[in-house]
Amino acid sequence: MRVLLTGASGGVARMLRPLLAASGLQLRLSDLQPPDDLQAGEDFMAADLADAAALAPLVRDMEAIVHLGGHSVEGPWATILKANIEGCYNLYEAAFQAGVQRIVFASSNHVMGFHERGDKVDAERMLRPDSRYGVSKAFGEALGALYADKFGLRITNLRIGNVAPAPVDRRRLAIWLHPEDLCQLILIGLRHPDIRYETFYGMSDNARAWWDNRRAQAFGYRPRHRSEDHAARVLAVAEAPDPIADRFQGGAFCSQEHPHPPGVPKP
Ligand code: 15L
Repeated sequence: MRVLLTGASGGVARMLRPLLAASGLQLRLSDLQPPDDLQAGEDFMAADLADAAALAPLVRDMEAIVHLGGHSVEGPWATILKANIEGCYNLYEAAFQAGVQRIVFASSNHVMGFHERGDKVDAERMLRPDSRYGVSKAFGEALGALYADKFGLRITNLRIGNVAPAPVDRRRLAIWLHPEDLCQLILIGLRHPDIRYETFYGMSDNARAWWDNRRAQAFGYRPRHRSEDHAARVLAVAEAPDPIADRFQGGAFCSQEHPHPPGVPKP
């Protein structure tokens, strides 16, 4: 399968590229700049997704897109608008025009960040973005629904937690996603015959999870990595309390710019 990988120079793509290539996908990589570890034989094409006119050659002959590109944390509105909203729209429209059949979209846990940590949420629950970044990912999910329902693309949104070789703190014990498990989710989005429009949580086998991922399991997802195997190490490290970040799933994305100062609970 010929697959375009956007955001190919980012940290997640660095972990993912060898795994996707080993799965037999023929990858075209794209980003503003080439990855600094670009290997001989890797097909790279520079493109700015905010530049709609540049995208036709990028998506030509592609059967699918894995869309990791964009701004990956909170940022000023102008940045989010260009990279995550205009960029996503331009890419989906170019994909439709070129006859691309499937898109796997790197959405984020931050579309749900203001759900409380004690609450277990599935993909049907109301969106509660915790940032302009989270709102832009909600836009990407909604855009995917439009291109699936009206134009027949097969779309998979992955609400990714935190991709890393191991969970780095207490919050990440609940939301951690090993790169191999992310690769498994992407392959379901690219290959499963029953995908029309789906939203899965991008997490490994996490005993402390706040998310109900039965929908992904119904499509065959069987995460191979368990965050609990890392819990003793993570819990041994003291963490500074933050009453807002500690209450909500989105963590520091919730307390950033929050008008209630530390120690004052939200009314
Ligand atoms: C995300 O969506 C970010 O892209 C990533 O950098 C992490 O901050 C992650 O969420 C997280 O919630 O830990």
